Amino acid sequence: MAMQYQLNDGPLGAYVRGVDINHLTPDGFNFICQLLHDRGVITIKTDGMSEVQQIDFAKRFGELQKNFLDDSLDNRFPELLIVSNILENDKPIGSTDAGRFWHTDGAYLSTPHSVSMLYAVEVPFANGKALGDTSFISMGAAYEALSHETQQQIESLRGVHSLHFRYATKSGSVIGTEELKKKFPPVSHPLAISHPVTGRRCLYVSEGYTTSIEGVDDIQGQRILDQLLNHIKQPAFCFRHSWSVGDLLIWDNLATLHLANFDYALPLRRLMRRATVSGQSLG
Ligand SMILES: O=C(O)CCC(=O)C(=O)O
Ligand SMILES: [Fe+2]
Repeated sequence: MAMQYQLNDGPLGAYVRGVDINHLTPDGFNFICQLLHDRGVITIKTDGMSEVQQIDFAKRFGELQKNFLDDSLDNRFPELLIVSNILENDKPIGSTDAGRFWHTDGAYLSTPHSVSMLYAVEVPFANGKALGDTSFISMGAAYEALSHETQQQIESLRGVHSLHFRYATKSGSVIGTEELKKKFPPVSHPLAISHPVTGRRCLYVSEGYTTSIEGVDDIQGQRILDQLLNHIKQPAFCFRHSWSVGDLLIWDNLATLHLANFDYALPLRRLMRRATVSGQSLG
């Protein structure tokens, strides 16, 4: 079957069929990259994909970055993060709360991840409907819809992003230890970035990681953040992916935010594997 694709309504999302990711020509790969950068998030429908195939394909986008959640990495392939609610011997086999807040992967790093790739091994299903959707926001469309005045106001501002805030403050999780705080101190990125590949201006702010605005007092900074975080959630900028087993969802971390929907629980099982590509400084 030849490669076919279909765009979603709105600024985000495309579905691609008929791609043999193991034998994708350079032209075929460039096409996928371009579609990803045009649409922020794309889904390749596959008939199944091994860990090695996922890793090899992800490496075509750049160097892979291992996640800091050591206990949630695939035992045999530590390049892959397991995202799952499954327990083995009463212990989670992967990260159970990845995506709990709107976020972009690696925002807590000085060089955030450029691309993430999530593959569905098991999808929870009830009453004829898949559960555990993943939602996305187009941060380019959200930036373009800001008033000129707000664009000017945030032009030179930098958001502070913190892993400790995500885990200790937002989740009250034991992952937010002092050791982690030292290993990943807060970093700052411009509130509006120029996308390194497309040049498109995108908002770069998230509920999960952004704690404050550099050099702006807390109350005023929080006011600006709240205003932006409300603005980006408008349905016109959003897309929600309903999973099938074999879906390979690829997103551009610099042009989108994402959120996992926790509308399922055991005995309904969900099992995903994620590969993440290293990025660069956002300025
Ligand atoms: O499980 C999901 O739907 C997304 C989780 C997430 O944020 C991630 O894998 O980066
Ligand atoms: Fe994520």
